[in-house]
Amino acid sequence: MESIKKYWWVPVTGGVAALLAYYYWRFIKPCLPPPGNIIKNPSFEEGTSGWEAVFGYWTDDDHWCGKHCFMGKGGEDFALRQFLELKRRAIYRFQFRYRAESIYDRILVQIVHTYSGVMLSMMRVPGRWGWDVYNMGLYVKLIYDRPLSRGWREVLVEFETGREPDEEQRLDIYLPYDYQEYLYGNFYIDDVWLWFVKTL
Ligand SMILES: [Ca+2]
Repeated sequence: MESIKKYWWVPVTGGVAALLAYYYWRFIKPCLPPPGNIIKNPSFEEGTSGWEAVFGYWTDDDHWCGKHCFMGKGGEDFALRQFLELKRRAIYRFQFRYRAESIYDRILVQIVHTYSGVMLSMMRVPGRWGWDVYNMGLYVKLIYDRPLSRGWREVLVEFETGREPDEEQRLDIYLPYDYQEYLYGNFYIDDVWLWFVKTL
């Protein structure tokens, strides 16, 4: 009995440590950008700073991490742009979280090389969940597009950059005008991360 009294703190400390570990794993770690993330203001917690060509709204109506996200409004245009500097002949990973009110919105996500054209291109397939991915004949792999909760999803893709010398590069997220002029439902986006994996 004496030893039970003496060591009462062992299970209590273990329980607290397990709770803290769960809290970190569930709420903190998913909101930490991966090391080397090059997207500025990726969770839209600093308004739209770092982003250009903005068509849509900074909002606290919804979010995945932090308190804010970016929203394209149903019935309106939608676009986001950010300039990048990517290494040549390298593997990168690109991830973002989104909530789409309409399954029919054809969102286009592209990483554009201003001299030689589109590198990565991801088109959300209307009518079902999923993305079609292309990369100028270079390596590209859609690793997943998975549900989170509250209608949010997370998409992760891996792709290769080309051999051309450095040019201006940018990330564009927008509605392709040749398919539709406005969103059918609100489209929310948060936690846009892009990070270097390795050179080839
Ligand atoms: Ca956020």
